[in-house]
Amino acid sequence: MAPLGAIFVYEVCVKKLELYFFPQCPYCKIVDQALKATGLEKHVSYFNVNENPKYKDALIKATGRGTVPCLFIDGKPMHESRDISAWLHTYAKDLGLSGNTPRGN
Ligand SMILES: N[C@@H](CCC(=O)N[C@@H](CS)C(=O)NCC(=O)O)C(=O)O
Repeated sequence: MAPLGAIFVYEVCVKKLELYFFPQCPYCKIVDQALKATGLEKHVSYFNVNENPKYKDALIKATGRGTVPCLFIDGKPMHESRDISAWLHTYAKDLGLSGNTPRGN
């Protein structure tokens, strides 16, 4: 059974994460690997820009560019797969979800 502190962190402190992506994008795969490695993948809402053009329009409207991957963290966009991957690993570590370190960092 998890200690109460761990339950608090898990239930209360998980930020709102929204990923704009498309599955064939090699940069999105880097982010996908980080999500799987950290266990954060189930805490993310996914927006496939190739599946629904409205998602791409929304991304361009919010950020001024249509490049994916883009991770919105509590509504604030982060581009660049390596930056997103590093952020996910750090965030997961802070939450106690993962002690993994991304390769190359
Ligand atoms: N340096 C970026 C490259 C991202 C990138 O080039 N993504 C491509 C898809 S693989 C894209 O969104 N192209 C569409 C566009 O530039 O509008 C990263 O590492 O995230």
